[in-house]
Amino acid sequence: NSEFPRVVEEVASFVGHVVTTAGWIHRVRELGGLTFIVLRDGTGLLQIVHAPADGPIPALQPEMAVKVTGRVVDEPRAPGGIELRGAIFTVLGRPDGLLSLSLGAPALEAGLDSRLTHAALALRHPAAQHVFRVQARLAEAFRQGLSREHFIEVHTPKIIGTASESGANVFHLPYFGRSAYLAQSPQFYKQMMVGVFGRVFEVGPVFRAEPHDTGRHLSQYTSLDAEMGFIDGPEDVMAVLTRVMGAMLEAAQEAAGQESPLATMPGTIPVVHFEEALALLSDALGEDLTAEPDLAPAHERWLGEWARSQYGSDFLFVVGYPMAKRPFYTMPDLQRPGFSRSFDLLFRGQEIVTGGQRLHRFQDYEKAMMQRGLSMTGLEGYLSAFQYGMPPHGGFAIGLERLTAKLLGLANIREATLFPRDTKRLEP
Ligand code: AMO
Repeated sequence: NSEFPRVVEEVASFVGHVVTTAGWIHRVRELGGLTFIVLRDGTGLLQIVHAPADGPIPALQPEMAVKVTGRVVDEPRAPGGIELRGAIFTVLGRPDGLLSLSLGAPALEAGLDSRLTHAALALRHPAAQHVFRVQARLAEAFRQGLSREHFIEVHTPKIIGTASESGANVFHLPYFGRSAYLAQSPQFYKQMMVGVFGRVFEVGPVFRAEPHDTGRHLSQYTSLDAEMGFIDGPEDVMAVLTRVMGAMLEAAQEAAGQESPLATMPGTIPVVHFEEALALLSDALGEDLTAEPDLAPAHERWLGEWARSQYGSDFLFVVGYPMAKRPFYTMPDLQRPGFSRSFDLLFRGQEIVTGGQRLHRFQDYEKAMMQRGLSMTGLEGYLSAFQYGMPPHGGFAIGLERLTAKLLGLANIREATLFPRDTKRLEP
């Protein structure tokens, strides 16, 4: 049979027919004279029952790649309600020796480190696949949601001449006799593209030379960026973010199945100003935090609990972060000196999004950079965008792996990353 195999998920729509499918042997067990084989591919699991009367089958062992042809029958006790009978197997690839991990159990019995080292095998486990299937839907819904709102997808350089966020956590690389950096964000380019398209988004890798070894930092992660022009204030950006995040959660829920509720999006996300957040924290923790320039992870966690008890919300916007802790492109809040028109979105007590309104007048950039002692050299191309009539604009960036981990309750961001890069890992 030379038919090109169907994926496992498609098989269920062929009850009564003979089909060819393919995948990996997930489990094999003998029961009452029958052989029960579970086949796995990127779309799901399929039970195959082999009876002695079906003729001989090759010796099957876990993780063999096989092609199989058989009749699809209804079987309520099997995963997906169907099974394959009278199957003929062709072995296409076999494991060389002992597997370093066993994938047949409902959960992988291996520590994170071992799973990451043996990623090519460990990621085959249905529970691991599940994480990345949900993640794929999050990114897809981000793209669809923003496309619906007339944002254009752009692709901007990841090798750049000047650090885009702060100089501190940037990777340097030699570049034809010059020095270049790996992009910490598409910040400059997405702003420049607002001057062209008005509304843009990008899904791409960004690089941070993060020296800390935490469960929420990677040296490379996927940034879901958006930027839009002609806004009245950061509220317009927050409204777009709220809508697209709602669509992303719906898509993730679909992928996860309705029986395991992930998170619900409140109609409106509660908002607290940074200054009020510090006042609340000072009260609650009994120490004076009112002069803090930023929120520590423990403070974010406390605010997450507070949003849950006060508003029944997993989400909380913290707005108005101090200018001192925001990059030079941030728009100050003239109503509240020292504070900015920027925000973070916390989800279950952790920052998953940063955004805000940006400066849009060239003179304001000159002034901001001078005040911060920053050189305009190397940024001429970016800054020129503000000399041709740039509208008030703003945007945000969602950390895809952080969101995935928080949504699925994974303790470490590395579990939401196929091949994490951190201070120690460069392989696989
Ligand atoms: P920021 O630097 O806050 O903002 O990053 C935005 C979001 O990216 C995620 N994130 C990370 N995820 C994994 N590992 C890391 N090391 C890491 N660092 C950040 C977080 C964070 O909220 N240009 C601005 C965005 C903007 O204003 O549009 C920026 O990059 O989820």
